[in-house]
Amino acid sequence: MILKRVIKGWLMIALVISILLPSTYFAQTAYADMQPHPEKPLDKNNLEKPMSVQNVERLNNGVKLDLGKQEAYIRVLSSDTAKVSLLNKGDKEENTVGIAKTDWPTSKFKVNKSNKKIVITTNSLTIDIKQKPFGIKFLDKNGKTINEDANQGMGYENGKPYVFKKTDKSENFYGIGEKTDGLNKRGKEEAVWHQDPFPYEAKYGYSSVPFFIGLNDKKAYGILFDTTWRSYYNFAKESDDYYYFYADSGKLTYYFINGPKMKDVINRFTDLTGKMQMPPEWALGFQQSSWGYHQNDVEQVAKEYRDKKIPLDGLMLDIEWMDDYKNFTWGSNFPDPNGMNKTLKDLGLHYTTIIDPAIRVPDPGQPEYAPYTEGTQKDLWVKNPDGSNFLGKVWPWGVPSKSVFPNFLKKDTRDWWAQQHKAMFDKGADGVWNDMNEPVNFSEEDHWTLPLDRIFEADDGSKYTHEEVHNIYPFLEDQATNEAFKRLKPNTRPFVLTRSLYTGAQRYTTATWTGDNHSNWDHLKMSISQDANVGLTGFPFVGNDIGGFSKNKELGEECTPELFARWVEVGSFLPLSRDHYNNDGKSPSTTESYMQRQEPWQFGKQVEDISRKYINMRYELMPYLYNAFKSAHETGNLILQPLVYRFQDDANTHNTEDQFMFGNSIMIAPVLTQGATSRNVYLPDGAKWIDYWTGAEYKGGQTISKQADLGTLPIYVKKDSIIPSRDDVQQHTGEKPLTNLTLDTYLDHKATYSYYQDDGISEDYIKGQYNLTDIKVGKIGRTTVFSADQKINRYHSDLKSYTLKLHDAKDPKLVIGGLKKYTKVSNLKDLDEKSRGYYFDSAEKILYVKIPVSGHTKVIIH
Ligand code: MIG
Repeated sequence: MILKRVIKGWLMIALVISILLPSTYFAQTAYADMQPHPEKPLDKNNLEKPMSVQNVERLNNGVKLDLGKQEAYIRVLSSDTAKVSLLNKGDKEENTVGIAKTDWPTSKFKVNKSNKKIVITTNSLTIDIKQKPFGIKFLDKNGKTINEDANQGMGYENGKPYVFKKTDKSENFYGIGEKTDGLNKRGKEEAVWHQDPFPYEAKYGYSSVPFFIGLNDKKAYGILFDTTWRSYYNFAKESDDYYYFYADSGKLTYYFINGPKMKDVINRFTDLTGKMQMPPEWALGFQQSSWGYHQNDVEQVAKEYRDKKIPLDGLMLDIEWMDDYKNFTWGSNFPDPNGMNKTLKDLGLHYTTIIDPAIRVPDPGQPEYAPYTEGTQKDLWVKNPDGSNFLGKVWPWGVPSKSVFPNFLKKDTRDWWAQQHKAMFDKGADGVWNDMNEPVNFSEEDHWTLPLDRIFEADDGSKYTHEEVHNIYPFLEDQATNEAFKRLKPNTRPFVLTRSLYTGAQRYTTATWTGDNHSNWDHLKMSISQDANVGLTGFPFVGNDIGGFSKNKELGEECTPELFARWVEVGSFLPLSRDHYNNDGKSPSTTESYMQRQEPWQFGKQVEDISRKYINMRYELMPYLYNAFKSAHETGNLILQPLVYRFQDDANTHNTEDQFMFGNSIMIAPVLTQGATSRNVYLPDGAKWIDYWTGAEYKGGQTISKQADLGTLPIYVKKDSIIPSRDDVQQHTGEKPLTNLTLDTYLDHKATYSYYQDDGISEDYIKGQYNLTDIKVGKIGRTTVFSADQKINRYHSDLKSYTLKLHDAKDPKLVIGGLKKYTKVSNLKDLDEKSRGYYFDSAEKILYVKIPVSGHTKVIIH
């Protein structure tokens, strides 16, 4: 009795303190210490003595080298991919969970041995192994060196695996995830260990991707340092002549991937670590959320989007949906989830619920919390070294309650976790948003994560420390979330949004965002290179909080109308397009100006119109965007592409980080500077470029100046492109069937497009239920020929016609298709009503030809 009263009293005090102190999560000064545990520097005076090869054993897919104290394995996984391991004698080679494919068909290779070297040759790669001192060199099929060990070589320094490589001034580096320090990593130091970063620009960010691309002499290769330990990269910061990487501990394993094109590197890298799944089409639509929405906010915002005719496909529920921050339970802020679901579904909207990995231990006096009771009974939590459950702390802020952390290393935990999602899926939730999965633990002493020595038991009973598991924790949670969809929503494509990740997570999750950016111009600028490098590490579905998530009041940060307008201009062209903002956990409709609201209509009519214009454009381009995702799914191809990715032969693109390709044909050159009404735009060499707004044509290889008042996003189309779009703006992706596909064609000689279509929601495409049509438009003399060839036709599509929209065209003398003469009509409306025909807009010099869809279509324009 007394105890109960004491506890109650204590809870009351805690409550009062938390109300009185305005010190919210974000105002905590302790954040200044939010850095990971100290780094372990590499002692350069303590590197291994040069080793030499004492014996070679040929393996079915490579060689095993006896180096005396150690041994090395060099395996040829494909003609362009090799695995290198350096181990203590008798140790086994390893893969981290990031590796999706371990079973490679044995590829053809030769081994030649001379006194000095051992040479492995495949169709496209030569691996030249120097015997004394031991060192590896990769050469292309013309005998040109791609990458070579430096004199320091590789080895272990006090248990830390390291590799030194030669470089020269002309080599650039890309990748390593969403770091905030720009596109090119040359001359920089990087590290891989994720955390909730403070400040946002900290060296350590939310994701862990130990993969980078080297680009030298316009030829690219990739290296995956396959370790889950914290790792470090010195990209020729220390010296112009070498670069190196090392990890705190673990075995030395890296994969070398030959290009020479960046897109080949990515394709092979995602063969190794997995391709992303096709996301549901709705997830490509615009999405809105705020840390603070309650049910009434969600419903009201949803309706407002419809009233204002700004397209929207998704809303996301932040932690307020839960009952007192308890995962998998609905709380009083969402009194009627079924009703909300109906309201949203009636408006054609999908919704996603947030999950934090920590499971709250009920406070004394609180009722039983089934996930905690069950998980405890099943023994699913991370342990203290003494075998008891580790107790950490997450929500609520400022109250001393405790949480346990699921041990996702165990399959039982992942299966159990998957099953818990029933609580959300039963109420109609369509997606899952995995936040705080670094994992965050509100403990300054433990550097805001779990203490490094906490224990994760694996399925086979072996034990791992948190230090070793940390970087794959989110990966394992994402794997469990993916499993939730498989079990509870069979044949529905998962939509998982994850904050933290390890390489390979693209195969379980479908999207990531770059965390708590701020409402300032620097973060807008930075977002482009962040996204580019996320894409270059195998994760094409990426975006940033449009408008910026946080506002540092002391710095006077604010999402101004101008900043929001410029941000939504770019944001509409990100693979993931979401407006998300911090309202510090409070319902924005009930808070007086604690933080500012950030829906597109909060900034006045001009900004609302700009938002609508660009979000509309995203929806018009949905067939193009969807096809870009299809190519990402098949080949790892980036959706948001840094210019260097597509134009690596043009050295001027190697450091361009304020422009990007949206898919393969459209270049975005956003205005990223406050007050600017124009900007310089670099047009890459090797292509002609059309100003999307004016139709003006430019040669590539030059910088031009573009006028761009607020509301104008400079967009350029690569000539010889076909861009599929729809002419009816939908309010959400599932509003109307696509019956006519517009094919915007910018022709020089010949343009081709392989158009893909499926149901956009199920996994039937994996069984082959999709359509694929090869479209070609080419010029032969003064004649233009259009053809569309249905290669695969196993999905029932509503598509009835194409509208070929030929830019910079002449009024034709004759248009014939299928032996029929096409009639000329005098306006677009008349063309709409016809099944075939053409219209020439002489003012715009655009020829519209309406062509019925059939198995094989050919139209000749004279
Ligand atoms: O920072 O759940 O990055 O998107 O709104 C607090 C509240 C925890 C961090 C996420 C942010 C989300 C917020 N979360």
